[in-house]
Amino acid sequence: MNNADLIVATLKAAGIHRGFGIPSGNVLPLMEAMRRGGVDFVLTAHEGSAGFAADVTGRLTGTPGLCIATLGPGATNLATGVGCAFLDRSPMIALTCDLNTDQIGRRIQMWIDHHTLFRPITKATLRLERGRIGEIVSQAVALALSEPMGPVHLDLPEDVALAATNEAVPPPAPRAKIAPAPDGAIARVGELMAGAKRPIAVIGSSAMRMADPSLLRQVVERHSLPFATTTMAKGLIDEDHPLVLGVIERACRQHQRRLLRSADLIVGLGYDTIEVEYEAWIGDVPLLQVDIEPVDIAPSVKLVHQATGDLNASLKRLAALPASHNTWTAAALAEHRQQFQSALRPSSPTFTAHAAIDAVRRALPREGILSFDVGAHTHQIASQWSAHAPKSFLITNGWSSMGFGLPGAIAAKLARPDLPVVCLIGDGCFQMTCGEVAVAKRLGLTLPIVVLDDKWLALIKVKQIRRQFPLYGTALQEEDYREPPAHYFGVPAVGVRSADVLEAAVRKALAADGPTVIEAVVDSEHYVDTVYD
Ligand SMILES: Cc1ncc(C[n+]2csc(CCOP(=O)(O)OP(=O)(O)O)c2C)c(N)n1
Ligand SMILES: [Mg+2]
Repeated sequence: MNNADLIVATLKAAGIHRGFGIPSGNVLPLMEAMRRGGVDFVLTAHEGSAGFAADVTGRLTGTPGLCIATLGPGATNLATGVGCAFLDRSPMIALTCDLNTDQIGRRIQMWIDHHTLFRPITKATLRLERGRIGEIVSQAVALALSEPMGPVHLDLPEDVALAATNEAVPPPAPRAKIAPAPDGAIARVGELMAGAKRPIAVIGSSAMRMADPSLLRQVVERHSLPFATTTMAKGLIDEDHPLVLGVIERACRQHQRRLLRSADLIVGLGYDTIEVEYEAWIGDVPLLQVDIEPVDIAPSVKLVHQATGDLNASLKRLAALPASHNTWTAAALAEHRQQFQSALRPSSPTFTAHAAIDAVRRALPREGILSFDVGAHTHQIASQWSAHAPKSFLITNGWSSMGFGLPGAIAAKLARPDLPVVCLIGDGCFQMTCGEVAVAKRLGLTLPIVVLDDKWLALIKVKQIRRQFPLYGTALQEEDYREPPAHYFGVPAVGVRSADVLEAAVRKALAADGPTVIEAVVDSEHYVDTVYD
């Protein structure tokens, strides 16, 4: 056994069965150990995609996602995906394969200091050392899985990878546990909720990592709490629930802000301000925060109390408190939902982006997974999509990097082959990551890849309009979209120009043996009204 074999065996013992990346000569010893050791190496088109795919693997499996790159440019490409796991709090092991130990630090082709590169975007960056390999890898896994979860970077010099070892595969290292919030702090949460007449809960992305997300539903039902969510927290409670208010701070956000500001208490449940800071929307409404970390707020925010500690432990106790009641009526909540949803869909004789998104929702079964990308379409999707299950609505909102959607969908389909998965991305994001279409093809994944062809970096165009800048540098192309080619890299492509045809194309693609690119030529003019209203 060499150290590369030991690394692979230690990762495998931690439940890691797959790694995404791009090799070089320095990576080959590790890849050979993966082949021998039964951890799949998935070749991606770009290391950034490998990072996004590992992030999503970590979210869906609860074990760290693994991504691998060579030194220098491989590492810098990988960094974009590693940053995603850092700000979206996903467990990840990011492995760079380096020069031989005696070359590190010298002026040699491709070499830079990986630890300096990864320090600001990881929980730790460690050099793998002979004799301590098992210990370092198992500690890295435990650290990645300790809350708040995140990426740990490991650097592997090639001579270390190849050196023989007689170290044993260590047992998994224990994760650090977050202490429960004190009972008194939880009791005070209960009193404040019971005393409020118009409380609203806002569920955030820390709650995505709860061992038992059904506790969220138990708490809101117990205390009759209408609840909104951040973008990433959608689906933690089925959005068919009668207490649902929808997402905050996305398309038609003023509708949501008006309601939120009419509350007399905002109850943040696992609300991580990495997605959106409270001061952006809360106004004068008092804040009650229940999370794993102390809240980060501007001085303007009226924090009345916070209970900081393990979220499962906090919510379990809140769900067991005597029921509290308030003055919200089911009719008022239903009316708000109806007004919000209709404002998101301005009528138009053309094939709008919002109609395309609804068509995809109709075609994807309730339990299906959506992976989407960053742009104006994110705002529109977040507000109008109904998510019915935890981990079914995949997006980056802490890191908010374009390029997440397609590798995220690939990783989701690999992690959950039993579920239908759809990728829905903007044309700018497609141009950034279209090489990954070939990866989906090579893996034989049934994956509709729906591209919203609106000819613009529409989110930035809307911002130009809002700020009264002339439109400049945001058009992806001037002329109308033509029919797509018959295939990209052997993947069939179809162009669609109406909602019905799109819906049928997605249904057909969900029954196909491999991926399908579906280019929906849409009119996204309504984003000027719906996105950043
Ligand atoms: C890596 C990266 N670069 C730039 C941005 C800024 N940005 C956010 S959305 C966006 C436009 C995306 O265009 P497209 O995929 O066509 O989506 P649309 O806005 O048209 O829906 C840009 C450039 C970003 N979030 N991430
Ligand atoms: Mg676009």
